[in-house]
Amino acid sequence: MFTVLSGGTGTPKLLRGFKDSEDLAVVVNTAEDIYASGNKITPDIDSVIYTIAGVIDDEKWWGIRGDTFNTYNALKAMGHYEELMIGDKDRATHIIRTELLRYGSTLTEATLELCDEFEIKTRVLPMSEEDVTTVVSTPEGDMHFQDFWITFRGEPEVKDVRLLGALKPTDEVMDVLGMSENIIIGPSNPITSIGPILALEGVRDALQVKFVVAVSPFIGDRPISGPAAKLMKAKGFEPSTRGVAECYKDIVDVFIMDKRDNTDLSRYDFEVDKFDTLMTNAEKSKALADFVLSKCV
Ligand code: GDP
Ligand code: FO1
Repeated sequence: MFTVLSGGTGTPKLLRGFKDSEDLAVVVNTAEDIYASGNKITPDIDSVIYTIAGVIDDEKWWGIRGDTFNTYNALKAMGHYEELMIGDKDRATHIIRTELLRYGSTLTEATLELCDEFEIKTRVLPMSEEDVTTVVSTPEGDMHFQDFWITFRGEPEVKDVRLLGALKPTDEVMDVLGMSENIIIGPSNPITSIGPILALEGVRDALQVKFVVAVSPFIGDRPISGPAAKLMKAKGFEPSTRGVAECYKDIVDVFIMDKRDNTDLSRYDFEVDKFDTLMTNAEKSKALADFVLSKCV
């Protein structure tokens, strides 16, 4: 079996190219989770499940394709404004998850139940049962990642990024990491998506003895999308492919960067390979996923 570490956009694009299988586990960041109108939203988990189930909105890379927003609009008309624009079908997922949690399920059990509902075989696992939150420090004050990204549109200067909460992985996460010979770090944000997973007690150590293949979410000094550059800079990393390599240099065995990327990584002792990493359609996701698998032992 093999395990993929994932956030909510770059790695789901890669997962679109893998076969849904019991032999695949995906450990997902939960540090961007948030409550909205009483329901627990786990955006990265939902994007992973929707992608593997083939229902993701692959223009926005969140929510369900073709969803309606009747409840969101009805709430707004009644003066109840939700920060995240939640689709009606997407909200059904949040309601089921929240009910399962209310009746005593763990987040892992609730997530696996949702995998069944969406008829996927892949084991999608939250990184932790603890509430872990990414807090972004800005001149406007400290804020939840979603406030920074949605309400403030990622515009404020970022002074620091930190994690609040107990950094404890689940037993299921440690089990799949232990059982997998290969671990794939998808092209997700190294600070706010992969960073929280690697920060969990024992995870980085567990990866030292594994064969780790990572894909860069940057081409040279530009991320394909999102706030990765700003956040890396705030954490003292060069906002570039080289900075991503620095984040993973102690654990990675094969580092894949884009074929157009001229970054010189020859001073590192891991293998560096080039491929077309821009996954603008399902065929390109499949080609990159096949390439990643060809590098696994
Ligand atoms: P988030 O949870 O929505 O922040 O998503 P992730 O952390 O999973 O993904 C965000 C990262 O994905 C960004 O840093 C992007 O540069 C990267 N990304 C998005 N699309 C692609 C793509 O097609 N190829 C690669 N290599 N990276 C991508
Ligand atoms: N991102 C937005 O920029 N605007 C939204 O209204 C929005 C709604 C939303 C609803 C459900 C969901 O699972 C994700 C949603 N996202 C939205 C994405 C989300 O804010 C972040 O991009 C992810 O948390 C990053 O991983």
